[in-house]
Amino acid sequence: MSHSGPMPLMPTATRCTLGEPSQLVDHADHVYPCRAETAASCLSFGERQRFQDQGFLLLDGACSAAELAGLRQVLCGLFDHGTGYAEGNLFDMVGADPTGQAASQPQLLNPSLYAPQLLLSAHFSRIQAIARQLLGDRTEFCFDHSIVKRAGSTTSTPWHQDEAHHRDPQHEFDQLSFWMPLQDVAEHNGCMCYLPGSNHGGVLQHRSLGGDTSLHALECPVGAGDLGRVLVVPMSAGACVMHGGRTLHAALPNPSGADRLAYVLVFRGPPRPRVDPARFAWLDTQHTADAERRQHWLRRGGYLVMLLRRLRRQRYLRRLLGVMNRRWQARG
Ligand SMILES: O=C(O)CCC(=O)C(=O)O
Repeated sequence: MSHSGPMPLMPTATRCTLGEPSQLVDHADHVYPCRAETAASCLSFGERQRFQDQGFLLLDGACSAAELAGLRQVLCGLFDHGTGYAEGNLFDMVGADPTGQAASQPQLLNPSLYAPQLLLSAHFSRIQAIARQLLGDRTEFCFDHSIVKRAGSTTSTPWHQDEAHHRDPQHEFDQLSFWMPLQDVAEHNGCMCYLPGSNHGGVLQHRSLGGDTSLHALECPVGAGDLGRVLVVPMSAGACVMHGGRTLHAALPNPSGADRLAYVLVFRGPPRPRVDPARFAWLDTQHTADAERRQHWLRRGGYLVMLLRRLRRQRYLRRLLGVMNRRWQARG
């Protein structure tokens, strides 16, 4: 993505402020789902309206400084150890990266698989409450990911719609991504950009970045006329911007002297059958090294690891039900 001339800055009217973190999380028991009344008090009608109109919304004060420091420590540790590489969950988002050594933009899918405490945070509870408020009670946590834009990186994250990455031709979902930087971000260090209103159309034609099908990132051509409407979204650490699955977005390069780290939570509403089964041809032609690593990992015992992870999730569920039951009995 290249931009000519300055872009309009985010109008302050698009910001909203979350209140002080409430007692959503029972830290002793590491229980993360939120209470129903919390969901009801998340976003005002006007904020929801702005989100529907523009396809994104900035949430100030989404995460406390202390919690941010904890998240940073966990995520940096995972990246430093190359966690998830063999499994195909760690890769260079915008480069071929055959060895994983010199990734200019490492992306780690599902960091919470390796650090489940990420989903036990107050941040997770609050974001989940917002997702449920917008998409309904059957909304589920879908996955998380984290992206480092290395210091001095000259590459933008290309324009794309997240839904272009979906592989299910029969169903569609409403999806919400909550992108949170772990340091202040602005135009000089890789902040996000949005095309307001792009959420109202369908899934647009995408292709692999630069037409190179070995790359993970997808790009969607954005016309010069549209670029004039782009909003750049500078944010403080601890703020969070949410966008829908069809909202066109990109992120600027990071020519600054420090890495830029972001953590993203993704939620989905219940699946709906597609009226016309979709074909995302750009996914059929993709042949990435991380997908190959994943196949190799699955064949060499990965299926068993996945089964064990599923069982671990159920254990959390049982604990959660136990805690809810105890609370309910204490109230009665
Ligand atoms: O962090 C970035 O560079 C881009 C993030 C993004 O595109 C997303 O979270 O959907």
